[in-house]
Parts: sequence; structure tokens; C-alpha cells
Amino acid sequence: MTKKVVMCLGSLTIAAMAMAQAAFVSDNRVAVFYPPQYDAAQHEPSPIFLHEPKALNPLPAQWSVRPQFSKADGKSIATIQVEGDVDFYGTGEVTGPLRRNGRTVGLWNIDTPAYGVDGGSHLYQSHPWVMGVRADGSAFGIIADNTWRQTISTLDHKVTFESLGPAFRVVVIERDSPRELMKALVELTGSMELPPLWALGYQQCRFSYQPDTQVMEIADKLRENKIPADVIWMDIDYMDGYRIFTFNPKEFSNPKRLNDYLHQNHFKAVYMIDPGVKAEKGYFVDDQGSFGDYWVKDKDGKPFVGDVWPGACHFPDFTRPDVRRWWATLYKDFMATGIDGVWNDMNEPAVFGGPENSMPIDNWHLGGEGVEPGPHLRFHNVFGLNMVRASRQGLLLANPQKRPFILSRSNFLGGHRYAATWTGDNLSSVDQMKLSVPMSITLGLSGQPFSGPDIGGFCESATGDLLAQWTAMGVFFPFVRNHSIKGSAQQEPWAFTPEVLDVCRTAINRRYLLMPYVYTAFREASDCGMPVMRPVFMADAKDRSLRSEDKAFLLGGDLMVIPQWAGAVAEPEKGTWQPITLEEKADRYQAVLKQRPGSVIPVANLAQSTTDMRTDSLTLYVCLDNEGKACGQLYEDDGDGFAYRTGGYLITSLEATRTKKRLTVTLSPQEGQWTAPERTLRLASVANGKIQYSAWQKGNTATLKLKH
Ligand code: MIG
Repeated sequence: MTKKVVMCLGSLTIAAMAMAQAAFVSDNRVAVFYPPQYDAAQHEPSPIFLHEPKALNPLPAQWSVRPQFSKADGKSIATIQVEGDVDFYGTGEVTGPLRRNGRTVGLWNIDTPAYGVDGGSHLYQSHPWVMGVRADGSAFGIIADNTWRQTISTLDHKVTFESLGPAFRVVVIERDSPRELMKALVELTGSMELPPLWALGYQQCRFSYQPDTQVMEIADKLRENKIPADVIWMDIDYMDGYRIFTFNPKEFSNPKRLNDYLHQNHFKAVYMIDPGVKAEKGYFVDDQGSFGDYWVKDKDGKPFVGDVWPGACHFPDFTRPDVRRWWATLYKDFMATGIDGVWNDMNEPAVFGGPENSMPIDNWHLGGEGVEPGPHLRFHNVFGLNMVRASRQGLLLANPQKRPFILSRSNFLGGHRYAATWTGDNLSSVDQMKLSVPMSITLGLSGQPFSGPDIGGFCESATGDLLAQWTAMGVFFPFVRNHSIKGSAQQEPWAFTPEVLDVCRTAINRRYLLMPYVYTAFREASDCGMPVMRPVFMADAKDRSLRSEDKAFLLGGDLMVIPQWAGAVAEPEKGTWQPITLEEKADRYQAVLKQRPGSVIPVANLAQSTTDMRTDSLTLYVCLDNEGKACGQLYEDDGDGFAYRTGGYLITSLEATRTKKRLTVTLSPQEGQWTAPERTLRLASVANGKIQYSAWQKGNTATLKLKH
């Protein structure tokens, strides 16, 4: 093919596509493969990509990872044969191990209590994405640009996507390392914008805290018990008869007063909004939606009605730009009561008694702005994505100066642009606690850096021991929230024994001590797609002994977290990472933390919320490498708002050197115009399993005379 012809293909004329299988590269190592009979109208514009992959050059002859397209039993299939030893990762929200060789995953979002439906083979979200890491540490990624129902199977030498929809295109990315692959994925799909700092704090939730006085009691108890916390969550019972955008006139009669109370105590308030709108004349949301004819239709073109919490419900057709714009307007008055964030649940969508807990696949969506009308079978998997896309618009409309925070149960590859994730209705069991580690790592490797499970487990009752174990580990996940189901044993840190309370407090303290480091890791995720929570193998992609490790994990690039229950784990760099403690005495539940040689980790003084956290006094944990050097970074900004986009942030480099017995760390501004506070620094030298602290010192340099 001449370059000119390829440029033509770039305009994606369907006729040209149908003639033959075409493949071209969009940057020099991203290839897009089109099947015969490709019909762009059935797939594009893609919800996955931020920008349509552009045609630049013909595919080089030596390109190795190529799909074969076929049809069988009415299914559209893409098969990718791979050579050599490849470890597979990704495929989204999944049960089972981190390494995905020999697995089949369904991509059909479903409400699946305790991951019990179909043996946990498909969950609330779908990510048609497979990551391969070769023996030499080089990596490739495969995206099936397809929202239709499908499965992914990953055998050792073959990846297969099998879809009930029309033939779809496949994008293949080639990179030299998993790190670069993550960056390339974000270049295609867009980045997660920085969340507000408070969203990184500890969060207390229950189905449901009610009435409002109970919410205030929970807030008081967190403070009394010295459990640092940032957020309290309002589950569906705050509503009036489960009508979204309303408040129960008895139990939540004055949400503004409640939210003010929370704010005065340095908490934020997050409230749930479901997609199902109670079908009821006179209810403003239903009236507006019916007036605008905004509902998803059944196969006969009538508004579809299905049961959820409020009883019979209509469902907004979020594929429509006009519906998203309307939905966004609903948030204005709601947020004006002082609500800080929104929790979008049930958006698979869940329909009680519906086929596979959802709506019929022949329901009809209208699309718009280039998206053709189509059946639910096409749009089911992006119902949640389109909902949170609309919600995000709404939060920005209501509070243009604030970073939106939305938590969503359902989502799709690319949906990290709009919302964070929790992993749905897990079970209060040791097994599902362990399972949550590979699940959140895998979400991170699938482009969603901001996820976490219900700590303590949602379904059934946690024991004190389980909560202690889970909290000790869960505080190192990107999203940290304790949540439990109605009717189960209370699950707050103080609900069990004084020992459990102490364990939870120590663990949550650790989160807050590490907050400057955690925030810096979030910044890296939003900047270049590196997951906040990473598999251990990312510490050394060439070390094949790390490839299956999924009990231990990394938080950012410099800290390894080894849960107490993990036993022996595979450690990077020949086990040279050094244990650190953040408190005088850690109890038997606390995770073992190990620091990477060559790193500097900034640690704050303990605060009871991120509102109270300061970065003026920092303890710098220094673990020198063999050359007696170490470095790190600190990201700071206002913690909310968008000033950081125009220079209102600061990246400080933390440089440590050892000369003879003297350890010196120097802080110097690297990037951004945010004004650093006057600092007081303390060094913590980490070596040979011990920590030596310096005195507190004013200024941007601190030193320590080493004993060893
Ligand atoms: O049908 O809002 O996953 O976190 O507490 C259950 C009540 C509905 C499911 C969510 C869960 C939430 C619950 N919701």
C-alpha cells in the first residue's frame, strides 16, 4: 500500500474497509486491524478511545501480533496467536489469579452478589483488553474495540475474542515494558483526572446509615475513636421511597444541615444515585424524562419498564447526548445541599427479575452524535460508562471549581475517565479478601487505577478477625472504604473488640501517614497511566519469578505491601527491599511494608483527615542503593479544584546521598508554581532491617550521622 492509500483509509470509508482486511499503525507501534465486512456504524465512535486511532503508515512486515478474523455459529471471532512464553494480564474486573493464562472471562456486566452468578466468570464491568508480557520483559496489549457481548480467552499461545455482535476491529500496542504499555494505553484511552485529595482518605459506609442523626453519630465516633477518616456515605435509604434526587422527609429532612455538620467535622458526604427512575406521574424526574421522551425503549418502541428498588422504573437512555445533558442538570440542586461526591450503583443496569438481572437485549437505544441507534445487546456493557459520563458532566455543571468524585459499580474500558470503581457486592470471607488483591491489581492493569473492594466484605457478617486482617491490607489499595449490607453485623472499626479497633486505627493511621506518597502515586497514574496499585512484577519486568505474585503488591513504585496472611511471597531484586515500620510497635495484623533500595518516601505527620493534613513537616524514609544514593518525588497542590492544570502544583525532587557516615537529603523544586510551605524535615534511614531517625530540622536540607 502506498502512503496515499493509507491516508485515505484514515477517513474510514466503510466501503474501503469492507474490501479487504486492512491494518495500519497509528503511532509507530500501535496497529489497528479491520476485519472483512467491518461496519463502523456498529462500533464507532468508540467509547474506549479518547481520539480515534489515526492511520499514519502501513504495517511493517515484521509486525508479530496479528489477529485472524473469522465467523462461526453467528459469532464474530478474532484470534491472536502468540509466539514464545507470554504471561497474560488484564481483562478487567475478574475473579481468580493475577496471571490470566488459561482463563475465560465473560464481558457482560452483571449484578452478581458475592460474585456468585455463573461462577464469577463475568462481573460488573467489562474491559476487552489483554496485556501480554514476554520472557524478556517486553509487552504488548490487545484491545477488542467492541461493546457487544463477548468472551475473552487466554490460552498460553492464543488469545480469542468471541462476540455475539458484528465483526469488530482489534488494536495491538507494542512496547518495551509493561510500564510503557500502560502509558500507551492511557495515550489511547485518556487519563484519569486527579481526584480530590479527600477521595484518597478512609471512608465509612453502610447500607444504610439512617436517619441523619445516625450519620452524625458515626462521624462523632470516628473522631472520638481517633480513626482518621474523610468520607461518610449515604446509601439508598436517604431517599424518599428510593426516588433518586429526593430526600426522605422524615429521616433526612434537612440534608444541608447534615452535610454542614459533616463539613464542620472535616468529613465529606457522598450520596447514592441509581439509574432507575420511579415510573410515577408527578415525580419531577419521571415527569421530565417522560416529557423529553428520554427513556430506553422496549422492542416495540415503548418506554421500557423494569423493577428496581422504587418498584417499576424507567431508565434514561444514556447513549443519547440530549439525555446525558438532561441528566447532568439534575445534579445542580442536589449537590447544592452540600453533597461532595456521587455513588452510581445498579448501572449494569440491574433490573430485578429481568433477563440475567438486567433488561432484555432487544431493548432499543437511540444513540446520537455519530452513535447509531441499536439494541441493548450493543449498549448493555456501556450503560454504566455512559451513565457516569453524564454524571460527571452534572457534577462539573453543579460545581465547576471542584474535581468531581464519582464511584461506579459498572463500567467499561475507558470509563476511568469518568469514575472510580469499587468491586461490588463481595462476601465477608477470607477467600474474597484474598481475591480482592489480584482483582484490584488487574483493574489497574486494565486502565482503571482507582479501585478497591468493600473492606470487611459486603454480603453476610464479618468477624472482628476478618475486619482486622482486611483493614490492615485494604488501606494500601487505591480506594479505601468499609461497607456492609443491611442486616449484617455492624462493621465499623469499633464494632468488635478493643483489639480490632486498635488494629484498624493503626492501619488507617498508616494510610494517612503515607498520604503524600499516595497522592504522588495518584498523580503519576493520572499523568502517565501507571497504576497506583501494581503487581510486584512491575518492579522488575525481566524477573520471571515475580510474574505470578498476587498476594503481595506494590503501592506506587517504591513500597511493597505483604499482607500478614500471605506467608512467603516472591520479592523483587533478590529480596533487597527493606522492611519499614511507621509506628513504634506494629501489631500482628499489620502488613509488612518493604521499601525499594534507591528510594525516598515522604511521610506526613498523623492527621485525622486530609483537610487537616499538612506537608510542612515530613519524615523522609531513605533506603539507599548500593551506590549510597536514593531519590523520590513529592507532588503537592491545593487538593481540589483545577489550578493544578495551569501550573498550580509543585513537584519536588527528594535527593539523598551518603558521604562517609553522613546522610543528606535535599528537596528541590522540579516543576510547577505552587508555593511550598516552610518545611521541617526528619530523616528515617532504612537499612539492614532497622530505622535510624534524625532530629527535626528546618529548611530544605536535612542530614543524619549514620551509625552504620
Ligand atoms: O440491590 O444500595 O452494590 O453497595 O449497598 C443492592 C444498596 C443495591 C448494591 C451495592 C451496594 C449497596 C446496595 N446496592
